[in-house]
Amino acid sequence: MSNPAVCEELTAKSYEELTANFDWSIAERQLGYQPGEAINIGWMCSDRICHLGMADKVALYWEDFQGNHQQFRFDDLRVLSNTVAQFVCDLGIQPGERVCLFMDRVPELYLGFLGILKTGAVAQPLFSAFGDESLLVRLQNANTSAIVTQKKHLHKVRKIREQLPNLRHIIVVDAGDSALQAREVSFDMKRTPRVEDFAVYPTMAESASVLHYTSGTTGQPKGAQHVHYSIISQYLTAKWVLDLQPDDIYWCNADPGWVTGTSYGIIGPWSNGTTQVVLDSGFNAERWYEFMERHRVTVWYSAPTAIRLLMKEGTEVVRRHDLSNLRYLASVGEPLNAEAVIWSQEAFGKMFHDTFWQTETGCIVITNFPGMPIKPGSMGRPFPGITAAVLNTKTYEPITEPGIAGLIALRPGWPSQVRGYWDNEAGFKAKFKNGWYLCGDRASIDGDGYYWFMGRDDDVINTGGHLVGPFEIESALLEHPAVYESAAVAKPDPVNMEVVKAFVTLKRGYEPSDDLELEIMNHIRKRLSPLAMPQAIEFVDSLPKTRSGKIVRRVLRCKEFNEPVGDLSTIMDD
Ligand code: 6R9
Repeated sequence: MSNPAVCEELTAKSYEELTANFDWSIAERQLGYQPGEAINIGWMCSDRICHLGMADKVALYWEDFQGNHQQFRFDDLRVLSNTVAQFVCDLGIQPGERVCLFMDRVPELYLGFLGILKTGAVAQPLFSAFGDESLLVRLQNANTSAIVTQKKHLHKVRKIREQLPNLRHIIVVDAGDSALQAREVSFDMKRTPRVEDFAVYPTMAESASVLHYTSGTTGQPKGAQHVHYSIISQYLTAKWVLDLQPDDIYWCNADPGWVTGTSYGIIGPWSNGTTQVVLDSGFNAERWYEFMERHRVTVWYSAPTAIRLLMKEGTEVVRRHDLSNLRYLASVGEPLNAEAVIWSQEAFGKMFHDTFWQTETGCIVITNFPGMPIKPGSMGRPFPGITAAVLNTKTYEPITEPGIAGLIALRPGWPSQVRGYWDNEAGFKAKFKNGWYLCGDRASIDGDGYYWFMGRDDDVINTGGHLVGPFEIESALLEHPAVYESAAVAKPDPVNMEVVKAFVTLKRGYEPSDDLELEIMNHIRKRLSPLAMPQAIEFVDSLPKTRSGKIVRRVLRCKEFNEPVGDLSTIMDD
């Protein structure tokens, strides 16, 4: 099994050296961008790669659940995104207008994304699993002009279109002979004449590019507005953190409906000229391993929720496949429990590298690098060019003492930082304090500068005046062989104000019982401080999760407190 390849810039320098001398102009130079010039993500990810002599290199191997497959070279990306761009322009869509992508992970989603950006319009990707109400809220908020969708999702758009007078065009990518209605238009990528040359709109660094609605673990969904300059961060973090090398076959599990699927499922890999694979299907361990084996996947970017599912299936199924090409693993989206890192070492002979970031940061900000020693359970250290700290919750001053938890904060100004929330200035302003951007999460920093995640701000439990993060409790629970997933939340308590309650789902072969509850209690009693000890364990069939796979503790906590839960639109209802 091979090790991380580690690009030159990283091997040559220590972390300290790299950080001290870092400047984002490294990425500008590598991308051939001069400040003040036009910069367009759609062009950068396709035309530019062709100009570098990689026109015939495979950009995308695509496959779906039924075994349909397609292959696209970088030149196909260039020409087909031109074709989409021309079609969108011919409809009269102007630069700056929002065009929503509402599709499963079909090739049109990826090519449509680049094509929309080439016109100067703003790409607004939304999860195709959203129901009509969730869709309506986001299309209304963004005042969206057009939506690109599939026949199978058309009924949801039809249901709400009367409430969306400004939605001028509903573009259907697989209409075939079906009868279309008012405002609907068919775009068949295979039949539309290919557009060799398209005059890419000269967007500038600060021109709006992507509008991403946050995955909604708290409050109302917010539209995070990104700009074309974000590619500077996405390109370099993909190269350095995901260790992308010229011969890699890269797989990112994420759906472009959330930010990982665009920053590292489109922009990061393709701006690096990396070949990637996409599997348009849900989770299935056997299928996933078979897919990785067949495509000889080398770099894999996944998420704790998927890793936990794989852990549940065991290592037996891993052994049935030849995954010897796999050389680098990374994870994002939720805290990566030490248990999962240790399991991955056992299962794949490699540890997952945890990476921390958000829709608002646009790129990985705190992370484990190739070549950097991993401390299982830690998120690693700030990416060079990112000034991070944990702040005191009252003074908003950085905490300098190691091991004390505070608010994760970043100094504004990196290229892919969100530029605002769409139509919500107050919400955006509230994210800044004392010159820092607040992530809404808590962590502590150890003596080596490694960050240890504690929990989201709203998930922290205040018991007897002490703050306890759900992460350490859940990590301890996960070490018990019966526990598949868990969520630790606050429960009201007359004496301690709050106490910890844990919701637990069990692995196959285990049944809820009083004995098991006692056994799990005993297990965590040994592992945790008395404060962090859950006072109650409730066995449940499933935990509430966002569509991007995050456990939404808020829902469980609100039930305990008998409070309204607020916006639930991104929560999976199955
Ligand atoms: C990329 C993405 C952001 C929130 C973030 C935090 C949680 C993400 C994490 C992590 C612990 C990690 N999060 N990565 N928590 N360790 N490595 O997920 O964006 O959907 O906006 O979510 O996800 O709570 O604030 P987004």
